[in-house]
Amino acid sequence: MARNAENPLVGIIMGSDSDLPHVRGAGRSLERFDIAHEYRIKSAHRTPEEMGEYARTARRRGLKVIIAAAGGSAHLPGMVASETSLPVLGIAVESSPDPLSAAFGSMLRMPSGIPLATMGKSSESSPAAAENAGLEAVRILATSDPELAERYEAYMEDLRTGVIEKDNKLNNSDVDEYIAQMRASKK
Ligand code: RP5
Repeated sequence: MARNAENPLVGIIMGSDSDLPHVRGAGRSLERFDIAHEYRIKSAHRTPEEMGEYARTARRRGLKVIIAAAGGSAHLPGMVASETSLPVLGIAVESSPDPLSAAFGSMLRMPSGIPLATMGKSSESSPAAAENAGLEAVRILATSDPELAERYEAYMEDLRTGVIEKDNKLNNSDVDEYIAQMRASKK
């Protein structure tokens, strides 16, 4: 069971609990590396004071990275980036009813001087952007933690060997059988 840690290094914040399933992947990546983290709901529009307070006190509380997700009118990641000097990683929540995804667009148009690393769009069924936000936070933490860097490199090596094994198998298989087996293993 994933619970908020006591001394989190990474804060995962979102505008609404309706964003939570779509950002859960960020926490999964952090769990993989045993990084203490917290999930918090801080809305730029509904709780602007709490959002500002969270961002302003984040460094003092020991946070090193903030992952911020928003879907609708997505001011949260950008506003948080303007209230803290910590690195902020933005995720646009794909499930937003906004077909033009203003959330994603607004993250790409930050004014000069206020950087916001933008990971992309994430949803519960396509969580790559959220998972990568978690991994990017691990990479940032690993710049000052050689042991973590070593574990991260081992993870990358696992990815590499996994692909090589698949390539060998595919190279020795009937392609339709390979696809059928692939689908069966996902069920
Ligand atoms: C955004 O509005 C939130 O981040 C969420 O993606 C969206 C809708 O929020 P709810 O109406 O579901 O609370 O600010």
